[in-house]
Amino acid sequence: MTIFSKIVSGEIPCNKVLENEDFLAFHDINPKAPVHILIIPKIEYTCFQEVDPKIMVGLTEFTQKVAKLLGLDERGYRLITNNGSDGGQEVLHLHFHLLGGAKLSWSHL
Ligand code: D5M
Repeated sequence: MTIFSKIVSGEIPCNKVLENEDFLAFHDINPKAPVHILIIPKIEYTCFQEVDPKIMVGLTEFTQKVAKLLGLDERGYRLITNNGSDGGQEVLHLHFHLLGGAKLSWSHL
């Protein structure tokens, strides 16, 4: 079980932004931008390469909602998923980084 599944189950606390039946958004513990949110499916898919594409519609709608809730929808934001070892993925539970609140450069990666 990954640390993110423990967050989903409530075993480990998080700074929650939004939740529905299928997805959870919470603040990254080590923010790389003024706003840095992690968006995860509650089901533990290892990475983007392994995800059931059918959940991506719901995940897209959920992500748009989170961006709007945080006032990022007008100024813009960056959405990233690190996939596997070369991608720099550390937590093996699919997650999208939603970064914003400043004009971002590539150095934010
Ligand atoms: O990113 C994994 C991200 O997960 C990294 O930015 C830190 C964050 N993280 C790790 N543990 C926690 C907890 N407990 N709360 C919030 N954020 C956390 P990756 O794409 O796998 O490199």
